[in-house]
Amino acid sequence: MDNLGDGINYAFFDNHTYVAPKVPTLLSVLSAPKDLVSNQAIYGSNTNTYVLQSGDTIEIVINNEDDNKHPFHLHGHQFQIIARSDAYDDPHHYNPDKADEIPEIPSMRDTVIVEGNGYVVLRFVADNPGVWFFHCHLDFHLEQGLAITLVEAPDVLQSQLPIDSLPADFLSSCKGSDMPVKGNAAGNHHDWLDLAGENLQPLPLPEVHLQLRNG
Ligand SMILES: [Cu+2]
Repeated sequence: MDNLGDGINYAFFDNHTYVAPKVPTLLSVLSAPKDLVSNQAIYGSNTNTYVLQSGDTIEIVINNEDDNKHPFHLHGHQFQIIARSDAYDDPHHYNPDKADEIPEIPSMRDTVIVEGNGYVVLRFVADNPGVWFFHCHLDFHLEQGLAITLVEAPDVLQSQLPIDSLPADFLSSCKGSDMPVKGNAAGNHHDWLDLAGENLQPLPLPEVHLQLRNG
């Protein structure tokens, strides 16, 4: 959590706070050219998107560098809880070499609390094509950008759900709210790798340098 200078506290995954794209990510998947649909870049630089390939085993490690605890919720899957720490005063990062922490029969959940300054490690198999949000379930933390997007098996999704098969009222509800229904995260469908104009987080204020002079 950090204040980027505009009075709002932002939350981050790997220094990126989630900012919604101009085109809903599902519609970017469905409208993308086949050779670019698995290219993470088209989904934008502030959507925290990870492209997962069908059948892969996915491990998510969250090291919480915040005093708050967060209930993380994943759409589209029930995950295994591989490791989960206590709360600490100082950040404790997960150590993957401590294999003895892995339970023989892990708990299955779709929500898990990561303790303040602690960690959780989750695993699931990418066997459910879709666009799935993974986010803190406290609404005000979600609002602050504590979310990532998992684009799972986008090639399979494209063939299972052709864009022409979407109901007309689905697309018209986007158009009714001035939301483009095709293109990359910036709404560009001519050059899919051109993200100019995409929605971005506010930049941190530049460092202040004080010059002190004598005399
Ligand atoms: Cu939270």
